[in-house]
Amino acid sequence: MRKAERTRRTAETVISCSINLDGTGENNIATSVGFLDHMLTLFAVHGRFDLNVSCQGDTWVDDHHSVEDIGIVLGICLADALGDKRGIRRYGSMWLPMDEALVLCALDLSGRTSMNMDVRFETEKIGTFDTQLIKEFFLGLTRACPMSLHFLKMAGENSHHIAEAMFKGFGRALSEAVEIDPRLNNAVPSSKGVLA
Ligand SMILES: [Mn+2]
Repeated sequence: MRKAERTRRTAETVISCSINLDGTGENNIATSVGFLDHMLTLFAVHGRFDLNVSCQGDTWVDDHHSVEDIGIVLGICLADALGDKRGIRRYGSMWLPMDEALVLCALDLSGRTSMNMDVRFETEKIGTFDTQLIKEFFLGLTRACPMSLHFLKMAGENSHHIAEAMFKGFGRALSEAVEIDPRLNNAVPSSKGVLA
């Protein structure tokens, strides 16, 4: 089983996270940011990752520090669980429809950070959640687990649906990328011999 866990404490947040890449989607998420709980649950269920996340953050300021730092700690756990990336497919992508919304998520576990989010939200807020924080979450994650991550919105009006399409699509694309390819025979999937 490819697993990792980490607790990270700063003056702004205390976060514990554990992930099993070879899970079934079991999850226990309590971040104090309700909309992010919903998104992380979708990520775990549709990616078939076992995921536990808890966060005590300075949400009296706003949700920014909590959301960004959860992205960082999840990224740390992903990188740790992946190790030297032997035998994995490396690439993954998903066109994820969610009602009227349609979002492409494509990623390469390249070891180099690149984040391109061509997604426009029609509202600044989803309930009390600031839609700008979705980019902060994925920036934190891709800095901690270096990958090329692209989101492209093809359709969508409802901000809740667009965000769901992103997190479900990320779960599905990542699940594909971390899958073991038996034909690789445990080799690193790079002509350079390393993915770092
Ligand atoms: Mn929903």
